[in-house]
Amino acid sequence: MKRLIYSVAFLVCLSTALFSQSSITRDLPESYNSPGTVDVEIDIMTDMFNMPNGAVIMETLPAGWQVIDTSVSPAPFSKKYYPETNTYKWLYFSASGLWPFTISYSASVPAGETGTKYFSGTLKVSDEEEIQAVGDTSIGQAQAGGSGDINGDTFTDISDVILCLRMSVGLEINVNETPYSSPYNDTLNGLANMNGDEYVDISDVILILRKSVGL
Ligand SMILES: [Ca+2]
Ligand SMILES: [Ca+2]
Repeated sequence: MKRLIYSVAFLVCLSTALFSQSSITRDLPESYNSPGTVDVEIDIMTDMFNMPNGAVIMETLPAGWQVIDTSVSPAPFSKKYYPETNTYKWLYFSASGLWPFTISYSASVPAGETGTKYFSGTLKVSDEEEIQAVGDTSIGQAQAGGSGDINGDTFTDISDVILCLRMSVGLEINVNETPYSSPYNDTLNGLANMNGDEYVDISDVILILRKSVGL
């Protein structure tokens, strides 16, 4: 019996520790396309034993990225935009107290973006200190990989594997009765370069091989 009381007491302490603090956690997709859009989720944890009436979320996006205005869900009670830092300020309010909630929004990615981009954000509830958003803070560009259909017959099969293998070692290839030698043109390199890095090499051959057998 005593043991049970200790266990319950422990669980109560644990749950208090888990839920008594507010937190803000961002979830970003694996990568972005430029131009394109990304869908972002922000989990707001509020103190369920002492629920706040208001929460202010500040979300700073990479320069030039814009929140698609109507996409913020749930809609904030009030909002403000600071163009100099590309920061959005969203105020949420509930007279009966804010339960933990999730904000989702879409952001537009301008054309010409490359490399890793960074997000930052904060949460402030009632009289607590402002806290930094955790979770995902950066997002990389999606690799623009080739289709692997080097000869353009709509199938990615063993003939493309062989073409890619020859390209990876700089041998002449014959595509639809036209010979091409190294350095190959951008179209051929683009089709063969499955992983979107700088080279057509053995890793692209393996990727085409895998694709050709449906792996
Ligand atoms: Ca093909
Ligand atoms: Ca490659």
